Amino acid sequence: MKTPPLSAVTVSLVLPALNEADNIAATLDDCVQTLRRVAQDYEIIVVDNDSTDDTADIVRQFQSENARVHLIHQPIRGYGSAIWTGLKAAQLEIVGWRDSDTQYRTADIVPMLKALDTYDVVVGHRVQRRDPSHRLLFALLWNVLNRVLFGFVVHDMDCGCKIFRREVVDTLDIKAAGAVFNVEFLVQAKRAGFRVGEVSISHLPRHAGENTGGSLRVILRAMREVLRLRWRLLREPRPIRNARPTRN
Ligand SMILES: Nc1nc2c(ncn2[C@@H]2O[C@H](COP(=O)(O)OP(=O)(O)O)[C@@H](O)[C@H]2O)c(=O)[nH]1
Ligand SMILES: [Mg+2]
Repeated sequence: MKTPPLSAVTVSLVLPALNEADNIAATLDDCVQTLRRVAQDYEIIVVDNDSTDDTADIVRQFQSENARVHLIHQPIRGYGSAIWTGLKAAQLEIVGWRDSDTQYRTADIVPMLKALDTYDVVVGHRVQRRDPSHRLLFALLWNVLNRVLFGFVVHDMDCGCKIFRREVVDTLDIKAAGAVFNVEFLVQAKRAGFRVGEVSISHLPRHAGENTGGSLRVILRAMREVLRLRWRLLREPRPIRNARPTRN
């Protein structure tokens, strides 16, 4: 299926946000600037899980000035649970997410949108990942483990910037509520027969707020969950592709 010319695409972008009061305004500005320029229509769905700082208030302020910005409160904690809730609420044709900590540039989704001519799911590839060295080491081991368990899907499964056709969301039923969401999403997309590809993007150091993905607790839980995922997929049938009529 050919993607319409860029000026005719409509894009729903989900932003998971937990205690990002120092980053969310800059992220929203960055998203609005790019999406206004490249998409015929867009919506931005911020999904918050009880942030204890001003994240939600800042988003509400944006919402009052731009009707295309939405805020969803997801009581079930977790990166995956937040993203999946946002993706399910998305209304437009091209759907995706990007982290809201200013480690990404929304402009990088422009080549990713172009790549949707060839792929159904496009994942960013942080060629020069700007995270602390212990995270880079863990990422290396994590990627090896996932390749052993699931085979090669893309170089950077955990990249916090992905876009895809809405058929992908309508087809999949992702259960991982935490960090393993990235792996389950891509592995299930591949099992369903979607073409998964990657595009190199830039990555920036986190300047404010806290990384949640580097703690030992998160890492150990991710290991346990990914082994459970492998076991579950041995018994679970492949997802059947489910193309719904377009909604816009
Ligand atoms: N809503 C929500 N967002 C989350 C949660 N955990 C992480 N995030 C957001 O997901 C994005 C990635 O998290 P981050 O801590 O930067 O992960 P890292 O870059 O892998 O260290 C950021 O925008 C966070 O605010 C969560 O439990 N709920
Ligand atoms: Mg981050």
